[in-house]
Amino acid sequence: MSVVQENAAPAGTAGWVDGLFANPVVAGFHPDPSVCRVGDDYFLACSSFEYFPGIPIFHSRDLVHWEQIANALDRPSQLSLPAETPSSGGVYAPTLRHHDGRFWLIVTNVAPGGGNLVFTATDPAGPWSEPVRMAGVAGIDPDLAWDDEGRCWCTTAGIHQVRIDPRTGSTIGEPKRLWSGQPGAQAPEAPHLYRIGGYWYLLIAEGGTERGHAVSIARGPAPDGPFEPCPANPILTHRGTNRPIQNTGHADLVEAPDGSWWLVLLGVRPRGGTPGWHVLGRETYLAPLTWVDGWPVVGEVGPAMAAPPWPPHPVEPPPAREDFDADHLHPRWVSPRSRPAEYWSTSDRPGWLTLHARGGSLDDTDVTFVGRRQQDLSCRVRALIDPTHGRGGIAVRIDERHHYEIEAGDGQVRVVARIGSLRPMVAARPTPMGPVRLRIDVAASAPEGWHPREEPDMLYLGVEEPDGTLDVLAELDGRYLSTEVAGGFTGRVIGMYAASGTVRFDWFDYEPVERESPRTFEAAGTDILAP
Ligand code: 6LW
Repeated sequence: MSVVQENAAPAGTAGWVDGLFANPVVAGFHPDPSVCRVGDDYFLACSSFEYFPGIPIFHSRDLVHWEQIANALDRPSQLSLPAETPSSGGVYAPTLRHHDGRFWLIVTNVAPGGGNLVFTATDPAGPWSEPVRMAGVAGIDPDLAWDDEGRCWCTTAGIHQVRIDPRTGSTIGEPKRLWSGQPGAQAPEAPHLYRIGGYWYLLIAEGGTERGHAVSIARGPAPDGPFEPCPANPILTHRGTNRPIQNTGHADLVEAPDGSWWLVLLGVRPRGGTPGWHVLGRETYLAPLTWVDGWPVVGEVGPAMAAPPWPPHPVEPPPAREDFDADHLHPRWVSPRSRPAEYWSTSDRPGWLTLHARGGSLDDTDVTFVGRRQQDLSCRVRALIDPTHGRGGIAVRIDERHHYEIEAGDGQVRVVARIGSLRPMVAARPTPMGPVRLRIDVAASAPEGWHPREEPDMLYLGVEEPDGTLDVLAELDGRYLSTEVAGGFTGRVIGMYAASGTVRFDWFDYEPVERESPRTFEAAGTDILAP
């Protein structure tokens, strides 16, 4: 019997065991995936909202193992989010395509003065170009598709469409409404348009990005229709099911070199009692797709899935320890809104990350915070901080109003929790001056022994003693750092911050912790899609 563990390995390394692979393929807050293939190489982009740098770009050779190679929007001239940018504002829903020898990326920046922006690159690892603004394109979730005559069609949520010149940003002709999905379904969005065989296919998401999320499709003779809906719509939804992966939608299609078809999509893993809380944000999943009578049929979307029929191409797992020996930060490190060079450095004290405070706390939109997405349901995070010249610590953040942190400074270690309008200091204890190891253990609740009010996970915040034990200052319920409580489109980001003065970090560890009970293929295999 084959066994695949849902949470056995860090994202991107997740198993390819006995012909199975583990979903999600890109764990943690990585929603709205868009994928394209060039030869044997796949590239994938996700939304990034208020974080800078923006739009993570991943590479894979097998669709299962993904490595982050860049953030496309990695300089202020491409993305400058003002301090007023609300959390879950910023940059939404990319489409990534390869056309005419170049990579094309279109996103929406919902911040004032933003709009629909096109970037190009010859190498998806960058550099990406300056933005070209599509001034005549309204709405979010822009798609790019080219027809045989080289005309470019931009399709947006609604579903609307207008022809554009993506090189200049000009629009050609009037916008047209194409199709609004299933009658009565809310939020037709996330359109992607493809020429496959003799048809143009219009893939959309609908039902909203919550539990009602779904994927539907229509086809027509031309890029602007008329479109005939698939009789089997929605072609994918997990609404109303007890599947461990929910909110499935916002998908993109890709054909493999062997002629097989695959869907990347977003989904979430709610945990705990009712109504269920997902804490990692919307993640990227992979599902197989076949064609029957010219319509796509989506295979299961489960935690353990039959692997593609080609050899695995694993990528190097990210190291548990980031020790800040380089003069730059890996693209996995992000900051809310901006990361001005004068507030962080790895050369100020070589081998340490030095952070200078600007905003006072994680309640402020301009806090100095450098973090990475939480990608595992259970994990351990720790850092060695030197707070001699300031106050700072490590934090788990969803937004300014939802975060837990443990910080050191002024001869004290303390835990602060921000939950909506409440901001209690939960615990404090004196600490000797000098470096201290701060640690947060995140422990997912077991799916067994479920009860209606059970939390999705618990967070243990404390100081790690020299013998490696955790002196816990506070145990906090993880539901308050979930999307169902905080709202919005993102997920947890865990990292380091400076609240006052200057604080330095020698290293930061992020390690997945295996807590799940093994799942059998048979158990996961019953998780067959049946809309
Ligand atoms: C995105 C929309 C959606 O623009 O959520 O799930 C929005 N789908 O298509 C933000 O990610």
